[in-house]
Amino acid sequence: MGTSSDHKYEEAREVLAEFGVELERLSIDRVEIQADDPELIAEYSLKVLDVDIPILIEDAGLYIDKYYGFPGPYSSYALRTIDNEGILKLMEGETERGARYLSAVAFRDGDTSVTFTGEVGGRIAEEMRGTNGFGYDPIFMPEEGDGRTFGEMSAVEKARISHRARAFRKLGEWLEAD
Ligand code: ITT
Repeated sequence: MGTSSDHKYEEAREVLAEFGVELERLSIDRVEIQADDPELIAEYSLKVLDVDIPILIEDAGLYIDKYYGFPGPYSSYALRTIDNEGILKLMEGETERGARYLSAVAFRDGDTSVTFTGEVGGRIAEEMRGTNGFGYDPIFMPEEGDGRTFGEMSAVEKARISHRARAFRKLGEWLEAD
């Protein structure tokens, strides 16, 4: 697996598989609005997507408390530009290191649209640790963990508590109940 979307797809696919739901990835461009909230971004992208099959769009990001949620909706831009090194630099000498990952998954089937969100709280590590996962995982230490970063955890460990797994589990439960 190479790109971050490969990782995201794989994480989502594995969660939905637990509910007997098959996920297939489409390569289509999506319109992405500028908003603070991943829910609004995912919902809008889905609304303007003219595709007549059961479909979902996820939006996610890392929100750092000290910086009022930055990079948040600019998470992929911040990775492409300042990267994890830049985030660590911003946080240098900082004791307030709280952060959260947010995920929103907007799903549509015919006339029915629903959105589910997932969140995991944690801290920005002092240095990059681990090579698992992707994106900000080497610098994110979930508070429900043992001090390891997501980068130091297996995919199974990350999936127990991750923002994405939580959002997709809610979708899986909803689909199962349907
Ligand atoms: P990509 O081009 O990176 O795919 P995107 O705009 O499609 O960006 P998202 O909104 O879902 O992707 O996520 C924004 C960025 O936040 C993305 O670049 C990821 O690297 C990062 N991110 C999201 N979820 C993450 C996770 O579980 N672990 C590490 N980084 C994550």
